[in-house]
Amino acid sequence: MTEQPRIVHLGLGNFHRAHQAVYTADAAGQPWRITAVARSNRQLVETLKAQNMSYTIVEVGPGAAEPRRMTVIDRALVAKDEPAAVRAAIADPECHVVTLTITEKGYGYKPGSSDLDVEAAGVREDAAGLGDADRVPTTMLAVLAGGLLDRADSGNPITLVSCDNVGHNGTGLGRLLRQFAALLPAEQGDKLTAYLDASVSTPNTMVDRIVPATTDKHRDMAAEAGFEDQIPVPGEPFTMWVLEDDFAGPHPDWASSGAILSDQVDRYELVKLRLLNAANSMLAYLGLLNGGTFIAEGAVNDAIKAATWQLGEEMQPTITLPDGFDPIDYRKELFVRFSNLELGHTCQQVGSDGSAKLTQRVPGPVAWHAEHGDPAPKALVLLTAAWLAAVVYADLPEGNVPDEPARDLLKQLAEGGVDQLAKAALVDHAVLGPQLAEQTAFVEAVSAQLVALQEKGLAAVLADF
Ligand code: CS2
Repeated sequence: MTEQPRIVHLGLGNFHRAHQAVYTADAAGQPWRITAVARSNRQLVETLKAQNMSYTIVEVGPGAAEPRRMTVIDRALVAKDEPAAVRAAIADPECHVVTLTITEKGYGYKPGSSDLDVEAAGVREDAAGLGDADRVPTTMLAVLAGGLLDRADSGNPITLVSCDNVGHNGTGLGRLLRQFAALLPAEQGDKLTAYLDASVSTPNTMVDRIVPATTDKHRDMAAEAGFEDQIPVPGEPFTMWVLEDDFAGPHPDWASSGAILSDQVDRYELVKLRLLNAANSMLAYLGLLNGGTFIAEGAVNDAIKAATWQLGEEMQPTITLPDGFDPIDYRKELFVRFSNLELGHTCQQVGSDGSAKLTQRVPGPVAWHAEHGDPAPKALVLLTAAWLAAVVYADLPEGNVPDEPARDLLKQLAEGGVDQLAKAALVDHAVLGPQLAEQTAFVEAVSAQLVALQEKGLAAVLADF
């Protein structure tokens, strides 16, 4: 192995710094270093450099450890400013692993499918321009593909570890790269495909740690511990990482720092997406409609908690559980984690990108229930209606408005009337994917629930629930 084995991480944000960075820093054996790549956040990279590449993790809530100084990331790049340097970092023989946290929408999936959306903005242009290392790609997939194309010259193996809340995240990434390769000029496409086949692995993973955005409170907590830090990362004490043992070459001994190597990652993924993330979305949208700001407020509100528990009841039978896994314990512990008010996890943050997130969290369970005789499970209906209500109709304070890539389309569709929106969005425009578009009884129930939310309000809907 090279002298200074290295990971290139794509998607420098709080989650990476509180999750994979910690497992890497704590791994036994030869130390690994991280070159972290932000897509466009110049300020974060400059601040990190100004702080000698160090930052603090501030654990918050019951059982929190003391603030901890981290120095495992020793190089940071901005993809938008230094595209050639990012490619060179991926192609470098010292790099053996690329990890990714680029968010659900960052992969470029066609909504609700496991295929690349070749019509999405920038994809074809990125493919046509991939031969030019100085060109700034629009998509993160092209950032990665450019590095891999250059690396293919050496044939050095590499492991690509997707760490986003996407089902089959590794298998999907491999497929997207191959579909992107098919868009490249023939010689480049053949080279990339041959390299992917021969020397690249893409293990599936499940990642878990609640990591909110940084606020002044966290800066104060770091300062109290003696760390002047503009960019500390808050995180709950809980952390979990499950990976397939499928590495193309050298990798940190993440199992020695607590990661679980398992051949049941697909089961853990569904546990996470359906029990944790979906419940989190429910708390976010009901919380916003209830005038709340923090996830923890909903987690201790009886009516919201009951609806969220019911969602877990509907999710649980749709999952083949990992061996020895106790779902009730897990779900109870989730409420303890969600109730961590000090953590300051906001409904705005969890509620953002709902169209990309719910596509991972809702259609599969709805299809399962339809096959088992219940086309409109009430908590899944409420979750979907609450998302539409929160992003289209709710009059929220500015700081509480979730980002929503589909908002303009949804607002335009809403001009047809509240009773028409669900069908127009979910069936005609398949905003949550083609699988859900086929569930017409479900969509009718969502429509009725959305009308009820608008006419009677959340309190009345929850009272009837
Ligand atoms: C949340 C997740 O924003 C969201 O959609 O559900 O970020 C959640 O906090 C993490 O997945 C926890 O591991």
